[in-house]
Amino acid sequence: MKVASSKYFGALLGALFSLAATRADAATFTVTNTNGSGTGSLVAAVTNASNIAGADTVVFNIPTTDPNFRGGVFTIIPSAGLFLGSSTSIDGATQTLVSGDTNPSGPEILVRNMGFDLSGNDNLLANLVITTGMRITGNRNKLQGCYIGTNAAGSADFDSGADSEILITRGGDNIIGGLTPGQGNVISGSFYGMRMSECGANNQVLGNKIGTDATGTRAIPNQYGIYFDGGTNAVNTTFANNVISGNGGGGSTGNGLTVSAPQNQVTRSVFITGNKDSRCRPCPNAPHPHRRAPAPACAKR
Ligand SMILES: [Ca+2]
Repeated sequence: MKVASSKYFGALLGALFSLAATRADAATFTVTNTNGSGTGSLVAAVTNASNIAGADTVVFNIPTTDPNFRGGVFTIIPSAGLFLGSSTSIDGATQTLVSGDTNPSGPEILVRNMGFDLSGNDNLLANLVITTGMRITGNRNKLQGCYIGTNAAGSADFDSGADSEILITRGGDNIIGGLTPGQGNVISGSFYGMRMSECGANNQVLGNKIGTDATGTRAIPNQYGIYFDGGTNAVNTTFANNVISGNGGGGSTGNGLTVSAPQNQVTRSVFITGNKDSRCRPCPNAPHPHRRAPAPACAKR
């Protein structure tokens, strides 16, 4: 009996230590202000989450007395780039849970002037307005429910003066959007809404609005909605259930979707409408308010 008790308590202690270790690995970091850096800032939370192993969560709990809470939106201007390691989840809806749906047209958290750099794997960015875009070089990252390049209402180009594209290069198995309502992103008002260049296999672009406002009914043009020059490793990319419309801004030509790589599929109700000059495979770029880019080769049909 004594031996059995000892064994029982040993097992119990082991389980408790195991639970403690799990909790230590899965840390939560809370953003409590809109400061560019320092304690309670988004930069600090992202840096801390990236510096420790395990699946970490960044949550928002900013009081509405914060000086950068205006018009129902908390605006964060990070003082440094937002570099994510691996397995970090950042969901702006955590702020909505604590302070309410103060921006009924979109996310409550707006991050401007600095983009995200996802060089690690298995990160989630959700329910944020991100005016400056991101680079994804890792694998299995998800971007869901975000407005990329627009204002917080998803009704106009944010016009930050910087390009707001989503660039996927090298990474594979990333998911931009999703098929469940609320998972799709609005990706508008940029030169490239998305550029997928020399990326890995099995990336998915699902259920997004690319080149329109959040309602999908009015244009907020990207010059190129999606420019996919995937490279030899970019097999089995899926573009599904997106609205790709209104692209080709700047008073000139452009494309909704350009695909120049083999073995990829455009499937399942992809709406590609209303983009300028659809008779043209990649056409010369014209001056665009965000960026001047070298013109790709023009091959009119
Ligand atoms: Ca909202």
